[in-house]
Amino acid sequence: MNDTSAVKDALRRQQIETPSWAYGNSGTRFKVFAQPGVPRTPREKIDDAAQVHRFTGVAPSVAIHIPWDRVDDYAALAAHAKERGVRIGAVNTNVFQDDDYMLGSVTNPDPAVRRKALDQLLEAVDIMDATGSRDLKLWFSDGTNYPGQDDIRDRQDRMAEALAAVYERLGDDQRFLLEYKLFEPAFYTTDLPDWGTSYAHCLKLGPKAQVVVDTGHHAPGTNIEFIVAFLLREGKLGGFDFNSRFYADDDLMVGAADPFQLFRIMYEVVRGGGYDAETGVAFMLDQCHNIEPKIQGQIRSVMNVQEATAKALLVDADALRSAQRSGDVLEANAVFMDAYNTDVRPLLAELREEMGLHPNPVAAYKASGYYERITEERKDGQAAGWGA
Ligand code: PSV
Ligand code: MN
Ligand code: MN
Repeated sequence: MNDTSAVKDALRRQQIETPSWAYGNSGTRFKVFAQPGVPRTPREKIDDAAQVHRFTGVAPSVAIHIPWDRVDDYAALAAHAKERGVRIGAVNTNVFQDDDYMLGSVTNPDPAVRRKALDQLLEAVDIMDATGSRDLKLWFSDGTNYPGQDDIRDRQDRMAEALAAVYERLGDDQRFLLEYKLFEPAFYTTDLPDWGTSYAHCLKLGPKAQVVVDTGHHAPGTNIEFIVAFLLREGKLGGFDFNSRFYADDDLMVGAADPFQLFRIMYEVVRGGGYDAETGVAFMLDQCHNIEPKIQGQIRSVMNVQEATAKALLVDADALRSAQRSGDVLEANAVFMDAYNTDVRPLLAELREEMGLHPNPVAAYKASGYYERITEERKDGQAAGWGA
């Protein structure tokens, strides 16, 4: 796409979902550095997410994580989001923090523990019914630490059984997004370690089961854009958990470690026809801001996704195709790199002004006084944290 107005139109339509857990305190197993003004309740997390949308204009939904965002009345939580100008997006399940899950959740050797985990997943679908959410995001920490610890094949059977039960429970307009991760917290085997395993389970179940690519969940050097291209081609790419990593599942800000990789991923999304919301490819962030301010970190991350997207949209598809067809390796690469090397910040600033926004969302947020206000208002009470 070379026409700037078409690029701007596409960027105006983009929707990036922020995660409720990014607004709470987080850290490593060594230390959580508490920050002032952090939300104490799911409602306050939504209030903060609404600020990200207010200044970027492209972050209209917030993902929730159960039980971290447990409330009595989910319809009321959805109404609160609506009042703030956002909506509740994906419901994330958490079957990894109970003592019962030490040897796994849905793949645990004990049928009673498996039942408990499945009930939690089914409850998440009840929550989706109340919030009007389309997507259930499933991530399992299940795996083993030692060779011989449990039967790898039996664990696949148990996984398949649980996924089938959840699939059955989904409504017509609902789907689940199945996440995979190479390792952690299990260090020897993980029951869903890679896209191929997730894909195989999803393929068996049907169209309401899709794969979600968390960009931090691969071995170093993995060509993530190839996975994206393949899954899109098969109609199985449900969306992304965006973040960046230098080493493992670092959960740093998307586009911080490797903006070129993010561009290559977004190019495959655009190329594969997965860009528009109707295609069902969800752009979600899954990050933690351990040492940087959280709302600002989310705003910066949304902008990073926008920049990579703008560059991907700027690739001259005709020139690229013709260079590819004629086998002109260097010209094809040059067309690609031209788009990547374009400074899209002026275009995005212009777009924001056209959308009635400040051209610099971070500066506008800082000048708004919101941070000072929440720091004052949220002095008392227990701040929400990763896991609370
Ligand atoms: C697991 O590492 C994961 O990526 C899953 O998406 C969880 O829901 C999320 O992180 C928790 O931060
Ligand atoms: Mn994730
Ligand atoms: Mn992760």
